Amino acid sequence: MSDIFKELADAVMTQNINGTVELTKKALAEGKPALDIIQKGLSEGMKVVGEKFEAGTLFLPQIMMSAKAMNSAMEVLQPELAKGDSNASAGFCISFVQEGDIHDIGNRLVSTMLGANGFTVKVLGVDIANEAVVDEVKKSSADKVLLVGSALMTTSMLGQKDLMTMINEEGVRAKVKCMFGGAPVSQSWIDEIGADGTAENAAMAVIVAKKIMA
Ligand code: HCB
Repeated sequence: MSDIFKELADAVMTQNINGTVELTKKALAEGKPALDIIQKGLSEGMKVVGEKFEAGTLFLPQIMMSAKAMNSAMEVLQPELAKGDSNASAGFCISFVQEGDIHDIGNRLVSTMLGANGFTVKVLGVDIANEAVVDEVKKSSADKVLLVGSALMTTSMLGQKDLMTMINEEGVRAKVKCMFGGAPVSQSWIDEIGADGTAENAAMAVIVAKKIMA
């Protein structure tokens, strides 16, 4: 890993909010692509934070500070990320974090990347009930709607299965494509619930979204 990426990961891990922002600016000034800064730097730090939390060596207040560091860096990166192929019309998406779940860092990143790559994205936010998602689908005049759902907890992930059931019962399955993601979501889960795709990160999410909406 290049030194700047390691420094970025360390800054997130050590909850150094100002340091994370300064290093992000420095990495951009050095010509590092925004996506590399996120995936090779910030997200690597976040991964370790998650592992330490699970191991009981980091606690919630520290995770919150790491999340703040990552979000502050994302604000710096936002204008760069938004410089995509936004003239193309790739389709309409509804983006949301499943009910009971407030983890929004990954969902925001995926939404930004989709927006930068030609999708029109309606962001519903966090802790969104399935009924609200289905209502949005019904309200939309688009022929095809991409659902971009995130769940970071094994508990909230179960809501994705309920959403698939509701979409079928409400008769809107033919109108939607469903791409779900988040740390616990796997391809076998997607197959089990009858969704259309998943992606490990925001860059892959754009590729998968374009493929399933083609
Ligand atoms: Co939180 N938390 N947390 N947390 N948290 C996790 C998710 C655990 C896995 C940590 C652990 O135990 N190892 C765990 C869940 C365990 C489980 O269910 N198996 C957990 C827990 C338990 C909790 C609380 C319950 C803790 C408590 O209160 N006791 C609580 C839950 C609150 C709630 O939601 N009701 C909680 C709170 C928090 C915060 C608030 C401190 C903070 C969130 C801040 C925020 O998001 N605004 C937080 C964080 C930061 C984490 C970890 C450390 C990092 C998550 C993150 O932002 N990753 C996480 C550990 C982990 O995930 N391993 C931990 C970085 C982003 C960039 O990755 O995976 O979200 P991502 O997104 C990727 C990828 O998945 C994909 O692309 C994204 C970009 O590359 N993707 C999609 C995402 N969505 C997609 C949708 C698509 O369609 C396609 C691709």
